[in-house]
Amino acid sequence: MLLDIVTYPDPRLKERCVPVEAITDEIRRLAADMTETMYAAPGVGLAAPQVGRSLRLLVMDPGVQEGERRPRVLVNPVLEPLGEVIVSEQEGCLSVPLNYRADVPRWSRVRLRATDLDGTPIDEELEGFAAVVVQHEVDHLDGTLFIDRMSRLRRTLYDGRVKKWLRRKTAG
Ligand code: K2U
Ligand code: ZN
Repeated sequence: MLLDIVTYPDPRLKERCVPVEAITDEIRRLAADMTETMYAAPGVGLAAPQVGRSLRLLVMDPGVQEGERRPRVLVNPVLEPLGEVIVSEQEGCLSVPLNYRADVPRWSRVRLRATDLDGTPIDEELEGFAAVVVQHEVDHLDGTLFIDRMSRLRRTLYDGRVKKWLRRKTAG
């Protein structure tokens, strides 16, 4: 089923998520609902805190724009930076309102260790857009949004726009 996506400045997006202790049917159901919600957004990734669950669980499909769907579920992912710092241009986020986009520093390659839904260990290197997506999603598990990686000036300007938007929204 489709889940509601939590949006900034909701404090749940700033929490450090807790590890998944056991892969239960409830976790499998959540992963399925997150995957459906991601495709419907549409998106290339979705982390559990974005649907209000403070768990180290994410789904992603960086290649969705190339046609066939290949959704991945990552349980308790850990990233190790490899390569050099690159600029990920004009990142957006399903939880950051006003369709705001900004350039974000990311690692060009990362080593990913995680578990999949069957409990099978994952240990692989990612590069290119897949590396960017997994960094964006793992940031969510640590309570970090791409707007936290902008310059202070850009962030101040953005926060001003959000405050105005929220006032107008609550004013009805
Ligand atoms: O986590 C999210 O909010 C989904 C993000 C993931 C993302 C990863 C890398 C770079 C930008 C965003 C997106 O909003 S999904 C929307 C989207 C779709 C296609 C290409 C880029 C972004
Ligand atoms: Zn995001």
